[in-house]
Amino acid sequence: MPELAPGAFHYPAFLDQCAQAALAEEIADVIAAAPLYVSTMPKTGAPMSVRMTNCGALGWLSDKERGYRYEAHHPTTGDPWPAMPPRLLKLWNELAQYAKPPEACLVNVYDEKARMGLHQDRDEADLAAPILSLSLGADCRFKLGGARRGDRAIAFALSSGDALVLSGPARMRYHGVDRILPTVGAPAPPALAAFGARVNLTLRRVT
Ligand code: MD3
Ligand code: FE
Repeated sequence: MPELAPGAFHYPAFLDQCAQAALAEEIADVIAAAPLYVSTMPKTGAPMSVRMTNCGALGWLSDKERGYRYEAHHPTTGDPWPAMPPRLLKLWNELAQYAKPPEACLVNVYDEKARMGLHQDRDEADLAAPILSLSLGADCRFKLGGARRGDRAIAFALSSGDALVLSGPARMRYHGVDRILPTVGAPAPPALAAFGARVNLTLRRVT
């Protein structure tokens, strides 16, 4: 369990094939109830290349008018987000070791061209809580920077079944997904293959 930086723990292949397939089926059910949508950038309205949805009490989204935020309802259906599968709550208890349960699970779906620019996660009120990230499908080249945008970043691959815990001093580090490596690592689990090559789940405490 390499500690990449203080508070940043990488668990390669934490989920075995069987756990990945079971999780993928539960996420396919989430997508069926809460269809993938495209968030747009604050002010410019430029579309993000990643498609997303959420499960849990709150979900992350963004649009031109109102910017980055958490909402209790899906932006197009208006429905509450689907419940967080118990498997995810169990993984949070195992890995995040935080007294309160996660409130949001953001599902990010990447096709071959999707990427996520360097950013900080700062839309949450509870910055003491860790963030738990789970990856399924193709490898990506991930960048973990420092506390400031210009700080030197380390780059490494996130692969199918990997878990990443960001806590304490790592919580506010800049990070991003440089690119998907569509032919490196595992293909997307069958239940999710129709949606994209890589799926990342980010579990967070928000309030
Ligand atoms: C490092 N998602 O949704 S998860 C995001 O793979 C996001 O979809 C990426 O960044 C993805 O905001 C990366 C890994 C991650 C999440 C939060 C972090 C890494 C982090 C917070 C601080 C430092
Ligand atoms: Fe992030």
